[in-house]
Amino acid sequence: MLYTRCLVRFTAIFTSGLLLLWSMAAVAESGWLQLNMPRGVTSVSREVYDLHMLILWICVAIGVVVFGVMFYSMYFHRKSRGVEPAKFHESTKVEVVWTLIPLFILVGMAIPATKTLIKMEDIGDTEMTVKITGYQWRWHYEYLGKDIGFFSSMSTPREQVYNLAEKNPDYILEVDNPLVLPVDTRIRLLTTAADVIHSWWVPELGWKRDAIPGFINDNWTLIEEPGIYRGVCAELCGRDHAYMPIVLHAVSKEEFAEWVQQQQQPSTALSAAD
Ligand SMILES: [Cu+2]
Repeated sequence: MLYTRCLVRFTAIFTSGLLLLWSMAAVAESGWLQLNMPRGVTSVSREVYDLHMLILWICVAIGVVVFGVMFYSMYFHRKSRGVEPAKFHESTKVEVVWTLIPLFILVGMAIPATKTLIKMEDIGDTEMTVKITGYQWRWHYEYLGKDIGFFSSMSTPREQVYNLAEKNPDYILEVDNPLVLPVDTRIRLLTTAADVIHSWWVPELGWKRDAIPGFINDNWTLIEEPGIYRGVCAELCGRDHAYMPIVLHAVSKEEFAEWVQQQQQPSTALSAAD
């Protein structure tokens, strides 16, 4: 009888705990409170998100089971109730069980994670390449083979930073020259730096890469939805680290072709003048 009552009480506590977690996740999902990572706009970013959620819920389940057993034992087997502790020493059976269960859980998490990592590292078959160079404190984008290259610096006026003017909606997340990339195109992105270590991070792409002087890191992306995606330098790189945002305009292939033509015009005009 007592056992049934306890079980009912515990089930109620666990269920309400789970419901609370669930509703928090729902609130975060609604965008009202952004706690979670974004789902992103590439297949890789979605896989990363799904992995993150899978592992989060595995951790929640483990937490519920472990803390449930712990609090149950602490409460219902406490000394004041006259419960006698078991006094056994060593139990091969228990040790094998608590080694095998985590092993299966870890392998179960490692298999999908490794699949995604391998996919992320597969740089082959890209249709275009952009070299990204970090500087203190701006980014340089070079479209290899297209004769396009420019600096991208934060465009938020310093008055806003020093609270002397009203802040823009995209305060310190806006630049003079955004990186423009076509959608539905497999793009290779090379990252490096010219002075100290920076890190190029646009959360919607699902990855970030260190930009290290003397090294070139590569990565690829295939953006599926046009839009404006914002990111930041994610490696503390000096005084203005907070003021080197990234703005990525993902546009249709036709718009991109037009943009490339526009960008190439000035240099064509220059070389004609030579
Ligand atoms: Cu930086």
